[in-house]
Amino acid sequence: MSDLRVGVVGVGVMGADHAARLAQRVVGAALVAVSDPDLARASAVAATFPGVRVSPSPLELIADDDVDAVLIASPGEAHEEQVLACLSYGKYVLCEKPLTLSTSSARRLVAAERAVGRRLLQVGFMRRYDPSYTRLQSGLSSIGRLLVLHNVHRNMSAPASFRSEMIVRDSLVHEVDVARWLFADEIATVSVLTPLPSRLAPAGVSDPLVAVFRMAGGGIATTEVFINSQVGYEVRCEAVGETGSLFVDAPRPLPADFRARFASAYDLEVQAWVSSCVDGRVAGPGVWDGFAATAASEAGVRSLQNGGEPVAVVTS
Ligand code: ISE
Repeated sequence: MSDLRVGVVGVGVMGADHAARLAQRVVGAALVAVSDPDLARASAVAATFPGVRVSPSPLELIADDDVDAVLIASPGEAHEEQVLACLSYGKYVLCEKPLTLSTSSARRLVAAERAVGRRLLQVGFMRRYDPSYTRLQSGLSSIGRLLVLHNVHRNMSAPASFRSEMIVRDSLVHEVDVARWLFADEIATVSVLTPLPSRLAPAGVSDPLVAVFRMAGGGIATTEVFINSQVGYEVRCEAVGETGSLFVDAPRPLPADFRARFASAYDLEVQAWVSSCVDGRVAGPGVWDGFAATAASEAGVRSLQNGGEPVAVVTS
């Protein structure tokens, strides 16, 4: 059977990492094309791997008859147009999180995939593939009903362009998905509180943030997100049940960033996606997960703006 021919849209930090994964480690896939608004960056990535073309634009890459499936790693605001193009060509697409930046945009993607009539889209919530998280998830049945999640999400530092709203949409969104996945429940309300800001964070950025998700079934997830922690990449999760608790710890020494911490999660995610495209049965987190996460992020941004009041997540 011939390899799934994959094109990568956006080859910044994450896209370049995925390009290398597809070219070197994923079985059953061939990296055939890349695109990026920064042509020099696209050319540099293409030149690293034999036989990879640079497409002049994302839409030309998506339309290319020699591309079977597309991995989108462009900024969130570009996702809607690019995902819609993939759906219109009937091409499989793995879209990095966040799926989109607004609920209305995510809703259009839900409708577009429904019109296609079969699953083509997977959203890049890679925590669901991380071995320590999957171990915790499969152990949940041993601790009775899940009551509380405590999450910590720290990055060493972020550029000054990474504003408070982005902390919610780009970083906290991972914990939104983790909470929905582990509780197997929807988030009903989101509160985003602003503790004393670090004096090492860029001016005007509320860092750290503390978020509280109340699940529809009554569970609660708390998350501290601190993207200028100065120390390293530190993601932890404790699940508290009626008869015990389970823990995902951060490896020590702390890695510098998410590529090192979640390398195997990304490998497993992209491998599973490629294999499922080859089988014609996409099974990973889908358009509804992306939509629900965007709706929770939207509520989180509103809460951030209104002093931390709980804001209802609107998914209807
Ligand atoms: C980044 O986009 C990620 O997805 C990382 O996992 C997260 O830790 C980081 O804060 C985001 O900017």
